[in-house]
Amino acid sequence: MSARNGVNGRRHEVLVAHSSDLHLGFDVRPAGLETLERVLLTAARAEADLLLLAGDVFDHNRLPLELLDGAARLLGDAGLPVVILPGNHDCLAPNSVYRRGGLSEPPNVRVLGIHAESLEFAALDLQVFGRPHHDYDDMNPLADPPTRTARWQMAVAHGHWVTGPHDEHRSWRIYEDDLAECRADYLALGHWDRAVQVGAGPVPAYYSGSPSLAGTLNLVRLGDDGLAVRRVPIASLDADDVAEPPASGQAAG
Ligand SMILES: [Mn+2]
Repeated sequence: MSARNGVNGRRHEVLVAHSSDLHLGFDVRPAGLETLERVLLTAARAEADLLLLAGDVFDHNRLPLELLDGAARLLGDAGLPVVILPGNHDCLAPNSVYRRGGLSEPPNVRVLGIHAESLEFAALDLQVFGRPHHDYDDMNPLADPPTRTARWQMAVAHGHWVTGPHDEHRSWRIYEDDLAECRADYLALGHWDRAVQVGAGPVPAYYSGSPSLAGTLNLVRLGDDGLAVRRVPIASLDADDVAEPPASGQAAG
């Protein structure tokens, strides 16, 4: 970690793990939190400074308290700051998963719209902002971006990237013009299941995809030399997975 700080205390880089669309509770198996555990493990192993979850972390707002409290415990024990954007499935309606149970309580967990819509992490010189889904109605997920207050600025939005007139019937549309106005160093998108970069403008915009379908999360490095984004496979919970796999092939002789 010390390599990320210069002699004058100025940070050289910040490393953010970006995932979305876990849809916890979509299946009703007892182990309904496995995807969250795997995402948290992946971020920790990558030594990410912060984890950003870009909406639809939970499949719906009627989930039992037991599952929400289990998720709150996992998030609270994550060992790094976690920023959550409520999406269309887990919006901030009065019965929201983020208003029941203890999801918003761990000190390392920040829910956009519960705590604030723009958060500053001074130790990282990083600002994260995003407009949560407050209900099930349509809205512009990138409206009114805030002024930059830190060296690095990440926007997070949950919606549909418009690729042409055939998308006009969809809700929560995000247009190239919205992207140009937000001026962030990276836009973390959620709502699509697949991991893909979108847009052609000056702001790099990426969907992380759903971890269970894409099989990866995005690891975003912002540093003195600019931005680097790579996809990292979601860790397995198998104990065996912790060790390096034995070398195969290439046997000596
Ligand atoms: Mn969605």
